[in-house]
Amino acid sequence: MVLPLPLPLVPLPASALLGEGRVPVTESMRVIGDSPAAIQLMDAVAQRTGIRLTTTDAAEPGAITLRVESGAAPAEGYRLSIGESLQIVGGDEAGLFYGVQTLLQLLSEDAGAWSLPRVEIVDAPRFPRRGVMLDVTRHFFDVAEVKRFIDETSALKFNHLHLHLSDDQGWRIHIDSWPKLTELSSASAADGDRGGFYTQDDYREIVAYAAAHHMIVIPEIDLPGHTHAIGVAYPELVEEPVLNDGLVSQAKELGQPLPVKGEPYLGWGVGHSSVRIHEERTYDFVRDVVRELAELTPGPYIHIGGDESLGTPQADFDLFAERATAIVVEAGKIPVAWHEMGSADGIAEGTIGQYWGKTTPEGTHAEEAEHFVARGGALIMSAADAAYLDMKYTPEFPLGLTWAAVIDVQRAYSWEPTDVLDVPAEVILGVEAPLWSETTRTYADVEQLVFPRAAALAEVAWSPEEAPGRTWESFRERLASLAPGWRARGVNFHPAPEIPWVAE
Ligand code: TNX
Repeated sequence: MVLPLPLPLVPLPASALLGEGRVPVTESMRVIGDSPAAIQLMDAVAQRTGIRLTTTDAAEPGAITLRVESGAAPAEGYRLSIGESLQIVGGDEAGLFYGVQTLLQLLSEDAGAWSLPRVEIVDAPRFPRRGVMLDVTRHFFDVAEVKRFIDETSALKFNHLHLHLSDDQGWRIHIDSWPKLTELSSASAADGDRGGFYTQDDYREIVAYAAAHHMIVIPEIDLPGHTHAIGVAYPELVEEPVLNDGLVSQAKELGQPLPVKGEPYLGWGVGHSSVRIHEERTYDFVRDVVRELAELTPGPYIHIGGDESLGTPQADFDLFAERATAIVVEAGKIPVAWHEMGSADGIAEGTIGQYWGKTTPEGTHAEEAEHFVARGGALIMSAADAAYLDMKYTPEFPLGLTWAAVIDVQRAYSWEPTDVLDVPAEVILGVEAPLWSETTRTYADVEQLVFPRAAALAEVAWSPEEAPGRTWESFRERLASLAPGWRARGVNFHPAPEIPWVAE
């Protein structure tokens, strides 16, 4: 395979200078140092090429040096040099890890011989927040599947993993102080499929694996709506379902059941459930769940939900938003909430809002999002008509929904997160791409929807707007070159016809 030009890199680095010729990669190449990044590099090279590199302590010509040098690059940045000698210098451990991911994308094979192009790269991310979300409630994905998701998204330099751990269809994490949640509310999933949950050890294992891939886990307990499953275990905490017209007609159209309090809910409807806002017991529950999650979560954030609480009266919703975000702050964490919670005047200061309206905001969405900023918080951009990984690629695509948009790869690529809301650019922390799992019954289905669009969103989040090659034409060429790696690792990506995919 001849190396396609431009360089086969996604996301695009801030700057790259291509030299002449290539450096062969063979068993005799040594890796200097035994940092976690060096071990990850050697394992990944072995997996990809069958070549087992070995380490050495002494500097020798042609060896790969990996090291962290504070000041060598901004946070998460790195310098990569491939020439007479090979060097990856991270400004920090994360930067070193990203330098390794870049080197792995550069590796290619021609007639059985593996090599790297001679190149000098200086790189650092545009946004500090580059997130993906996995909805493990509508359908459940086990620890091994979540690890695969981490492998493939961290390789694209995503650094936050938001886990949507509770919704109407099931509760997915064990809480010691409310044991009936996993005893009674976890076996169900959408469409009557098999549910499941993470033990606290499972969750710790995910957090540790994510950390080794420089990803921070953000756990979400969705409140006060999306709480039907809580009522299967603890009926005293929730209201009767509110059957609005939209829900009833959608259920009829899809042939799905309506929610019945105390019974598992298997449909896809939203907005029918609410916890009891004026019961103190509700806040005991929230406090206990948040405390246990805070203890399990080294990252600074807890997501408290807040979306689509259509059955909760506005004043009650606002009261709940204020109390729930205050509980997260008391537990020592920074609250994150879907943008609707910005309707509450007294939402906890510093709460981060997650905007999921459209790239052209509708209704009160912009105003709600902007209120987080007025309260000293910041924003994550998940514009549903660009960043939602659960929208269909084309109207005929078998998986996914269409309510926000049909999102082909070009559409996922071609939006500017700082252009959506009327706020100072510095309050935009970055981007998160959510995968809701109503239509993904298996992890293979998840991969179809996530890849390749996650790569487009990775570039939106990582690559400077002004970097040469930050264009759709260049991106589609570079994206095409990820295919051999995805195929080798068994990633079930969608071969979207917009992309000139590189053959085997
Ligand atoms: C809206 S976006 C939801 C989810 C659904 C999703 C499906 C948001 C914060 N809530 O409950 O799964 O649409 O696209």
